[in-house]
Amino acid sequence: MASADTTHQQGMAADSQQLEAYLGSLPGIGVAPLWESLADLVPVEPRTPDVPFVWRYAEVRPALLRAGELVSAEEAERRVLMLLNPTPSVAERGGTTSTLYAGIQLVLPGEVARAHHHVASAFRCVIEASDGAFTTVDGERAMMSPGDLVLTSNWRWHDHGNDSDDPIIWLDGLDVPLVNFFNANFFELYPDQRQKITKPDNFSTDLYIHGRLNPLSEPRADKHSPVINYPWRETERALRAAIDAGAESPVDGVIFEYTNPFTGGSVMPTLSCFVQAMRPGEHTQARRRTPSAVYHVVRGSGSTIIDGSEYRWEEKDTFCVPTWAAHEHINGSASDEAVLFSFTNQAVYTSLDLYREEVIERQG
Ligand code: 1HN
Repeated sequence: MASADTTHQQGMAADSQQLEAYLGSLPGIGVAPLWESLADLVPVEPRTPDVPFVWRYAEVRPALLRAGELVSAEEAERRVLMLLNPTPSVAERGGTTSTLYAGIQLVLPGEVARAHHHVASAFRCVIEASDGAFTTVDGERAMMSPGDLVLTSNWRWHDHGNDSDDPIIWLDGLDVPLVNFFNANFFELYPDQRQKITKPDNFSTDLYIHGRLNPLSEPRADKHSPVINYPWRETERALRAAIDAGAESPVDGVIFEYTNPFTGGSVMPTLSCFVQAMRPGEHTQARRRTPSAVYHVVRGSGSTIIDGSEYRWEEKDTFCVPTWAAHEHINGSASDEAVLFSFTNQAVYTSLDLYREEVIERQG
């Protein structure tokens, strides 16, 4: 007679065989057991496939100029090198992070990047430009200078031109991975290469220049900022005033969000844009937050410690910080300020009640 113990083991074997057969039958009816996936579906803390990375301008710029020799703007539609996250599943979707797209675009003298529009919203943060480079958005030419932030929101017609003698190069930021996640993208070409110009150059920049005086001639724009170009000269003036006033936060140094003048909220519903300045030698407090971020170094050099590893950056480099990664910035110069432009989907996270942040212990 078998002992109680053996009987028990036989019972287990029979059970596990039955369970295996049962599990094997489930895909055939289009179901799966939640109990095997629950911990992945509802992690204790946010998880992400994104990894930190620094795209070095000293490497990207020559590669982009080479593209200028090999591919015309006409052939390319947009001559851009995408800044892809090293994680293949993210890169496959054009992701710099899971929810953000960034690229570096080149328009050579005399070229036109023809007019089109799409549901995905975009901005340009200008890296190199001489007088005569511009983007036209819904009938307004926005002349572009280094440091300018130029918006091409959801479904606005936009084409780029360069009547200067030098290449124009900028950082593109888009919400493409997010819009495509929602399967909500549409695209359409304008009937001509260039759209019709219907407004004076820099119309919206001039109209909203005060920042607290809104023109009553214009319709209230709640979702997308009506301002096309946020010029660097004004940004720099604001940064300087805040630095002089001592308006610093221990986490970000002096920081501003670019806003929609009608709402005071983000410039676009899907993209939030920021600019910050750090004093010489400043080492910020560490933080983690749910939205991932892409940073672009407008000025200076230094490093960012991300989840315990230090990532060095130089002027004009671009780097990403994944969701919920601890990060703190260090201005590596003892004499010069460092200025970082950055963008996130913060407005999306906030509106969906998904935004969380924590200020934490420094790692370095
Ligand atoms: C786009 O339309 C532009 O208009 C730049 O300059 C980058 C990346 C993905 C999809 C559309 C542009 C883009 C893009």
